[in-house]
Formats: sequence, C-alpha cells, structure tokens
Amino acid sequence: MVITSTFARTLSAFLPGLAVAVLAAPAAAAPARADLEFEWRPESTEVSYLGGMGARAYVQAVATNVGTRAAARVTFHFTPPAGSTMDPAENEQFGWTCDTSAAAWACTNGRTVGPGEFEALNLTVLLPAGTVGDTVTMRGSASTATPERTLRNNSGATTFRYVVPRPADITVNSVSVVPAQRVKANERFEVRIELDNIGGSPAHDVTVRVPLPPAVRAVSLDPGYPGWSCALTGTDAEPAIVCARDSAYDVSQLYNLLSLTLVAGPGAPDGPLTFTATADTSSPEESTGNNAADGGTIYYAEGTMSGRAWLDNDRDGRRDADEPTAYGRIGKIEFVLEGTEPDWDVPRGHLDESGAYSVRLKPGRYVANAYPMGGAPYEFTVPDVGDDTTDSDIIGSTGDYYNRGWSAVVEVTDAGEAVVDIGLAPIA
Ligand SMILES: [Ca+2]
Ligand SMILES: [Ca+2]
Ligand SMILES: [Ca+2]
Ligand SMILES: [Ca+2]
Repeated sequence: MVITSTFARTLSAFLPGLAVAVLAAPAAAAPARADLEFEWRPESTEVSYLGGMGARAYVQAVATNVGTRAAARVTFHFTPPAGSTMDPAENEQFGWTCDTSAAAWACTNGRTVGPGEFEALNLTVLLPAGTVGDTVTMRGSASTATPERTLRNNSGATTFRYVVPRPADITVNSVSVVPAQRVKANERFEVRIELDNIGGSPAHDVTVRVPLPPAVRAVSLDPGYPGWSCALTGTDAEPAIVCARDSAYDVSQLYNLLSLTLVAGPGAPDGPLTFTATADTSSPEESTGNNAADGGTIYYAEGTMSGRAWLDNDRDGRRDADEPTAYGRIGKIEFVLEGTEPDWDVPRGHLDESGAYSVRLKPGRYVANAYPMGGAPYEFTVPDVGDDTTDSDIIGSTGDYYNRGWSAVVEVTDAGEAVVDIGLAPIA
C-alpha cells in the first residue's frame, strides 16, 4: 500500500496520533519528492527549406510537477539543431530569462512549481536553410533545484521538417498622409506606406512606386527606414518616386514602412491630394490584387491680401514717412469675389495700430472694399501715384456719407501675396 504524503497530511489533521504513527513507519511513508515531467507540445514544425523568417518553428515546452513536493527554480534546457537561433527578448516580457550563448540553451523564470502544477514556455526557433524532406531534431529537458523522485521523465525530443514554402505575397497594407488635412503650399507632409510579405517565401527585387500628383515634389528621398533606396523616376510630366528593397524582402519583416517627405504647391488643386503606392516583385506571388493602396490629405490652397492704410495729409497720393496711420479711420475692409455681392461671411480685414492689415484668402479674383468711419472728414486720395509700395490702390468710391472705396480686381493666387493700399486724404 502506498500512502501519499497528501494523504498522510490529511490524516495528521484529524488523527495526529495515527499520522505520527504512519509517518514514523518507513516502509509505508514515501518521502515527499518533486518530480518534473517534460513534454513537447509542437505547434508549427514545418519550416521553409529556404531558411530565413519562413523557417520559424513554434513549439511549447511543458514541465509538470507530478511529484509530491514543490520544485524550486524550474529551468528548461534545449539542444537545438545546429545553426538555429532564438530571440531571448521574445520571452523576456513573460518573465523568462534565456541564455543562448552556448550550444545548449537554458530558460528559467525562477519560479517554484508546486505538486500538480506546470510551467510552459513558448519557443520560436529559427532554423537554418535545409533540404526539402529532411527532418531535424531538437531535444529539451526540465530541471529543478529540488531533488527529484526520478529523472527518467525529464526530457524529450521534437522534430522539424523542411518543406517547400508558399510563394511570396507582397501587400501594400495602407498609405497614409500626415497631416491628414490642411496641407498648404510648401508645407511638408509625410506619405507613409505600410507593406508586408504575407506569403511564405522571400520576395526578390521588390519595388514600391508612388507617382507624384501635379505640383507635388520630394523634399528628400530618404525613406526613413533601413533597407530601402528611393529615387526619382518617370518623366517631368509624370514624375514618380520608386523605392527599391536593398535585399530580398523576407516574410514578417521588422521594418515594413516607407516614409516619404514631400511638399505640394503652390498651385496644387484645392481639395483631396491622393497618393497611390504600387508594389512589385520579380518573385511569383500568391496574389497581385493586394499590391496597391492609396491614401491622401486635403490640400488647402490659400493666398494673402495685405496692405497699409494711411492719412495722405499733403494729398499727393504718396505715403510719406511722416504721414500717420489711418488706424481708427477705417471701419472694415472686405474682399469680394469678382462678380459677386458681399455675403454675411465675406472675408474681412482690420487695421492694426500701424495701419496694416493682412488676410488669408482662397485663390480667386477679388475686389477690396474699404469703409471709412461714418462721417469722417476724409476722402480716398488719388490712386496709383508713383511706386506701388507707397501709393493708394483705391480707384473709386461712392463719396457719400457712408463712403465706400473699391480697388481694381486683384488676383489672389495660391501662396501668393496681393497688396491693396488705402490712402485717405483730408477733405479740402
Ligand atoms: Ca522527473
Ligand atoms: Ca501580392
Ligand atoms: Ca503723401
Ligand atoms: Ca500699392
């Protein structure tokens, strides 16, 4: 009859005298002993004969304590096939420390495994290239700092088989632009292309082509991530950036981004600015339907209208150095698209204390209307005298009590700077 220590402990709780008697009998009471039982649980063991990221095997090593005493500091030991590697960082996040500096690897999380409990470690093994059909073996074992009942059940082997992998499959997952809106003339933005090889084989001669929309140019041909070289190609009329992968594009790459820094305008069409990235490879692919994607931003075309308003005290039509600002003499300046009536939300400008104003306007042909304060003893001075930087550009006015002056039609272009100056002369 075998009396387990658990049973003995249970007995001791209820029948102390008997328990002592049982434990005291050496023939009947087996001493409590730890006993690790090692087991492989293979998850993915067919690997690409080409090696690389396609030759990753996934296995789980399990150590169960089938003994009756806790097993301290359980450690796994692995003897991988020659040339295999693993990344210790992969298991660090789960509390494991793996030493892969020797031919045999050791991994421990330092924990104690109680009777009936188990510890499991997921292992990614990267195998070297091999021959189709060949199998290779990996041995594993578990150890504990606690003496064990038996060591016969502490190890096992698992096998990996080399197969022909699936073809490559390059995919452009997404194209995104940062910022996603309100990109203005000459403001830098980034086109980010995320791609991957979701097939089973490395893709060779991978290129990514991004045609540049009208008025868009590259600030830099540095793709921002290693492993790529980008160049400007195509014609002047239809330029494109083509980025070439420096080496074979393996499956599951660490760097699967390209980031191009571009600028648009002036003169790019106002509104959506779209980029399409198309990937290509000389390798056979599972699908080419996933090789292109597009994304974009919103281009915001805008120019400025500015000018100076002053009091032309000597009425000569020129803004002289000693003549004062018209700040406080002009109520508002509005900018009306040619051929339209001013709406409630017509763009308006206001003078600062120096008599200057500046407003941002969508490109178009505008007339500037200037409204002197009601009843001010001023009229608009004679326009277009001498240098345009010191003249008045108000060419006509109603001349009544609620006087309104207007400019000629002025064209505001994307990123352009139009000027309408305003001279008020004292009424003689
Ligand atoms: Ca054992
Ligand atoms: Ca593809
Ligand atoms: Ca003057
Ligand atoms: Ca002027």
